[in-house]
This record gives sequence, C-alpha cells and structure tokens, in this order.
Amino acid sequence: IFLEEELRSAIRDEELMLYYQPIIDLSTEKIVGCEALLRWIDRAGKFVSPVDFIPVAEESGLIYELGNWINATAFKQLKLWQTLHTDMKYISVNVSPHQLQNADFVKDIQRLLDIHNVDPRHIQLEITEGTFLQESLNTQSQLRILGEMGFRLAIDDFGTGYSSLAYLKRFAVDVIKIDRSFVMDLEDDPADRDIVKAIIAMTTSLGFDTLVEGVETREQSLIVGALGCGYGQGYLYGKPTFADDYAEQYIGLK
Ligand code: G
Ligand code: G
Ligand code: MN
Ligand code: NA
Repeated sequence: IFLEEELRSAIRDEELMLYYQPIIDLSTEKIVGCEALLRWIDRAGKFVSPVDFIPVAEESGLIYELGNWINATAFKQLKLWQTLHTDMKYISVNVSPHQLQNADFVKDIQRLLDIHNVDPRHIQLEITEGTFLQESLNTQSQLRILGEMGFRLAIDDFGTGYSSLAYLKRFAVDVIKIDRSFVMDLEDDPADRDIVKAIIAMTTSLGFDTLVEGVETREQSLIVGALGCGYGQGYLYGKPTFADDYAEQYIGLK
C-alpha cells in the first residue's frame, strides 16, 4: 500500500523518466534504434527499480495510466530526434500484459500517435512471450490490430516463457529478443550456446529477426554474430542513459 501511494505521487510529481539503451545491427555495428526503460528517482534521490514498482503498478491498475505516460514520452522523444535528422529507425517500448487487457489500449495509443505525429512503423512494442498465449480476447485482438496498424512487435525475454514459435507466427512479430539469461555464460557454457544456436536457427527459418539481450563482452558479441543473430543490446554497446546523454553519446547531438 505504501509503495502504491508513493508511486501515485511519483507519477503526479514527475519523478519518473525514461532512459534509452542502444540497439545494434551486428553486421554493420551501427545503432538502429533504442529501448526505452523506465526509471524512478524518488524525492530523497534514491533509485527505485522497476522490478519492484512495475508489479505494484500492475496490481493496483496504475500501470494503465503509467503505460500511456511511457508511450507519450517515448513518442515525443522519437519525434524530437527525428526532427533533428537522426537516422534512428525506432524506439522500443515495454508493454505490460495488463495494459493490453484494457480494451481501450488501441484507441489510446492511436490518439497518442496522432497527437505526436508519429508513424507506428517507428515504434516497437515489446511484449513478453506469455502475453501472446493469453486467452483474453482483448489481448488477442488488440495484438493483432497493433500489428495491422504497422507497429513493430518484439517478443521480450524470449526463452523464459512457454510459447511455441509456430504460434507466434499468427501475429505480425518482427523480432525475437533472446533473454539475457542465455547470454551471460555463453563463453563457458556449451548448453547455453546450443540453446541460443537453436533459437536463432528456428526463429530465422520462421522469418523473424533475432536480437540478443545482455551482451556484456566482445566475446559474447562475436559468438552470437557467428551464430547468425542479427541484433544485439547490452552494456558492451551502451547502458541505459538519460535522453540528453543518449543524444550526446550515441547520436552526436549536443
Ligand atoms: O531497466 P531494468 O533492467 O531495470 O528493468 C527491469 C525490468 O523492468 C525489466 O523486466 C523491464 O522490462 C521492466 N521495465 C523497464 N521499463 C519498463 C517500462 O517502461 N514498462 C514496463 N512495463 N516494464 C518496464
Ligand atoms: O525485461 P527487459 O528485457 O525489458 O529488461 C531489460 C533490462 O536489462 C533492463 O533493466 C536493462 O537495464 C537491463 N540490461 C540491459 N543490458 C544489460 C546488460 O548488458 N547486462 C545486464 N546485467 N542487464 C542489462
Ligand atoms: Mn524489454
Ligand atoms: Na528482456
């Protein structure tokens, strides 16, 4: 209850912000886009992790309002960066399954596209594996409509859930994000290497792009590149960074 009240006032007092982390095309080593990641620095200057407060937001229903704020903030940022003639292809935003259960999600996100004059092809929605399997009709039909509207769809944390790739074929999925738990020990663990190899082979043959998360070492980057993975994200290429710092470090804007 306490955290819920704190979160309510954090939203009201604008203590929340989005950080951005670069996403790399492994074949060209160029940045193609970035993932928006929510950060909360409270009044005392203390960092509160989304791992702790996203579940609270989900349980209390606050996630819906918060999600709309996240989308609006990312769209505004994309528009600004595009206006400055950067070649960023997309911003990727995380969408909680709870947001998709709300039947207004499509309507609200369309309104935000209109307000900020953003093309949905430049927005990637990150949705965890299990969400695609939910029997909720709102979720299923909205996922389908979002694909038809032209949003890029990414399956987040792939490999930790229980979805079958064949099933995912029914949605307009663009990219599978392989969870970082498979990447951490890639240099030393042949089993992880086999799993990553198999995921990349399957996803590629089904026509999805692949991205590995949590790449921290040059060696991991080389391994996944050699296994045919298209994209990478992780501390090796860049940490999540405040918007102005991101612009300065990764798109050469001052
Ligand atoms: O950025 P970090 O590794 O601290 O994020 C921890 C968790 O919080 C991750 O699972 C991430 O997906 C989630 N998260 C971060 N930002 C957002 C957001 O904007 N919306 C949602 N729903 N989850 C987020
Ligand atoms: O669940 P999701 O994939 O959205 O969460 C991404 C989380 O992973 C973010 O909290 C981000 O801060 C974190 N992250 C991104 N790159 C790395 C990395 O190279 N190593 C580790 N340990 N965490 C990372
Ligand atoms: Mn994500
Ligand atoms: Na992930």
